Formats: sequence, structure tokens, C-alpha cells
Amino acid sequence: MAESKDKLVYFNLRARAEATRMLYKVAEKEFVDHRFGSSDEFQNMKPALPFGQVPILETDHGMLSQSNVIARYVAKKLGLVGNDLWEEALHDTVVEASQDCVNTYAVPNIYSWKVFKSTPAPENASELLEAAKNKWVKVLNYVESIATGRGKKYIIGGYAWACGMLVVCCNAILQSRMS
Ligand SMILES: N[C@@H](CCC(=O)N[C@@H](CS)C(=O)NCC(=O)O)C(=O)O
Repeated sequence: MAESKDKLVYFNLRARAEATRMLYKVAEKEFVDHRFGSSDEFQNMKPALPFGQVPILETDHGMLSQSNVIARYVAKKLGLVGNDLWEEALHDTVVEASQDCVNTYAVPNIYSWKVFKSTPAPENASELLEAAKNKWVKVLNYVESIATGRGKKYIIGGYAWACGMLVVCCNAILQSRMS
């Protein structure tokens, strides 16, 4: 029986789904990019979601949740995680470091005042932004050093792969939304 297309379900945002979308594009593999048309659509689906949150990926095997798990699963499925255990570990390092960077925005909820403008800026706004920026610079320098240390332009496999996707899209989101 032919395998059906994976279905990625998320809001009409890049955020936690974009790395996975980019992986399918790089691999030229078709998938269903389902973006909620309304908040009601999400609320109706919410009770059926493992953690009541998105993104989720519907596959022939069942429903998968947690964005980084989804990205890793898709990267592995499409052959985009490196050539051996070491390259896979380098890949995971960058994914986790990227998550640390995302947390510098998510934990103090910078998004609510800087991106969504739903709350007023806190008194220590400039310190929070400076700390987040410094974290990003540190992580990106380290990511670059992984590639240059191996005499390569890209982190693993001669290409950017999933971890690169995460870094690229986190960066793109921040540049477009935080300035
Ligand atoms: N750890 C989860 C977090 C998922 C998450 O926070 N999803 C948000 C959107 S980015 C969500 O579904 N929010 C709606 C809600 O919690 O009701 C992941 O990485 O997938």
C-alpha cells in the first residue's frame, strides 16, 4: 500500500513548525502543511492533542507531538541528520542549543510584549533583550566553530540539515519580529 503524505498541523506562523516545513522542502518530499484557518479550529482540535498543543505531525504510524521531536523524526526519515552517530550528536547539540536560545525569549515571555504586543514591556526590557542577544551570539559562534573546526562550510554532511534549519528559521523569525 502506498504511504500517505505526512500532515503537519500548526498555526499560520513559522515559529515551532518552520524547521520541519523546510526539511520537507529541502528533501523535495511532499507533505500536507495544514495551518489553522481560525482559533476555533484549534480549540476544537485541542482536546484530541497529546499535550493540548501544536505542532503535531500525523503519520501512517500515528500522531507525533513536540516540535523538536517532530523535526528530528522528519530529518531522520528524509536522511538529513548526518552520516554517523557523531554527526547525529553534533546535530542534536545544535538543536538543543537553539532551544536554549528560544527559551531566552520564551521563558521571560518576551514574545507577549515584543511580538504580540499583548502586555506592556517590563522595566528590565533592555536587559532581557541584551541577555537574549548575547546568548544567541554565543551559540551561533559555537555553531560556526563546529563547521570550521571540521574544515567544512556546513555543520554536518556537507549541508545544513535539520539543526541548520532550526538555527536559520529561529534567526529569521527573530530578525523579522524583534527589530
Ligand atoms: N514543547 C512544545 C510546546 C508547544 C507549544 O507551546 N505550542 C503552542 C504554540 S507555539 C500552543 O499550542 N499554544 C496553544 C495552547 O497551549 O493552547 C513543542 O515544542 O512543540
